[in-house]
Amino acid sequence: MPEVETVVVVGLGYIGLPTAAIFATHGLNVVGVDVNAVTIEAVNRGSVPFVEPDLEVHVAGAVQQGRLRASKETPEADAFVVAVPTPFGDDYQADLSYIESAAASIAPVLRGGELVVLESTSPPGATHKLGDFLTRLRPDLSLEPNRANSIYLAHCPERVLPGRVMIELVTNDRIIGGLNQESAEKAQKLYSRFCQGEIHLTDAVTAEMAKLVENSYRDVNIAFANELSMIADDLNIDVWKLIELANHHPRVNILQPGPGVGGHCIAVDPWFIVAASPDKANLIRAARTVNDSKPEYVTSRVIEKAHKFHQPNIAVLGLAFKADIDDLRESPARHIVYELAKALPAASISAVEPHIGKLPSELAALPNVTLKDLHSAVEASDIVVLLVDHSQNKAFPRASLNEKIVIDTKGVWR
Ligand code: SAJ
Repeated sequence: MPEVETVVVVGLGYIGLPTAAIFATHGLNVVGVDVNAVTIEAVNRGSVPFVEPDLEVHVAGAVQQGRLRASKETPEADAFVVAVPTPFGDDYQADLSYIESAAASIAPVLRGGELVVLESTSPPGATHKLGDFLTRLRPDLSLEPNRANSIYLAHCPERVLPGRVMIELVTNDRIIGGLNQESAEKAQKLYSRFCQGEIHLTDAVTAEMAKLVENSYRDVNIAFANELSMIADDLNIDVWKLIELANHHPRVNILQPGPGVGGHCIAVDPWFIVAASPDKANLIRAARTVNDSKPEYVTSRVIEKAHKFHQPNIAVLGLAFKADIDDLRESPARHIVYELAKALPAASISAVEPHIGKLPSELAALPNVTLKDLHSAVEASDIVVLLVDHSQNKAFPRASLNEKIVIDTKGVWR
């Protein structure tokens, strides 16, 4: 296959759009494909429909240079990168329907010789399934390498941290798993256009598992911290001090407790391992259960305090799933506010989230929840619940909370 010059990125979300932009600013001609007309219109204007530091500069520059455009239609290209969601259903089995739709949009424009990369975090076997989807739609193509009608398939899981995406895209190591060695090498060549980290080649299933294992490792470690936080409450000791002290041991590195684990990665990916091996994945399942129980635990603690008041005013600081971003997906804070409002109909709940302009619909529908700025929410409150360690919350002077009941789930005001 000659050098890749044109790339189609299917899915212009939190991963697809940064990836499209970085390919474009490294000299490739990129078309981003999405089903969402608002996203397409925003990208073609050079703007970004969500908050991610430095992304807009890259998108605007690439669009201005004529290297990046967005479209509903999938054009021909030398390489296709699939970055669509892989949610799970009620039974925690991964839903591959978005990958199947991506395959349906790519299949008609394949000519033979193209590289197709799956970036979406996927359960083991998904890259092979993508190959099956494509060859079922195009039986004239082959997944065997080095033929006139070959297509090359690889998994290259994204590993970037929201909030640091544009830096980590370039600096992180990458893992690439090919359906065969030729596919892995072609993907390596493509990603080395911008990736300054090492690129490690393996088979597709190992690459799929590596990504899931990274996030499960973090989930298990956070579950340990969250379990400790509840034990520390029983013992009436400071969990952050406890962890800080234990972490002085050279081989101990416990993460931080919080209101639960959110986002579309760590709260989701471990289930793909559990679903793949339900009899063996006991620790991984237990960690998910501990982390998923933490929002209920925080909610019940707030309710306990609120019962001291007839009509409590509660300021809840943060709705995002973590600090300094606007992403509310799988956010424990959002869940806690919802449960509090339902359990305490006489309470006024002021949600403070500086990164959004309006409440998500399920909260907006509740009569006792309003979106407020930090100072007015805290001033009117009896109880202050810190759920997200946004910079503005960390900077808020603890001394001005002395008259209030404070529940600080992130330990920022200790
Ligand atoms: N959290 C804690 N305590 C901690 C660290 C995190 O409670 O000590 C919580 C956060 O508040 C948040 C959740 O965990 O609710 C997840 O946040 P995160 O910063 O750990 O991770 P994500 O979901 O933003 O990004 C993760 C990263 N994976 C790892 O660090 C192993 C990122 O590199 C991946 O690319 C990303 O998942 C992904 O897309 O899979």
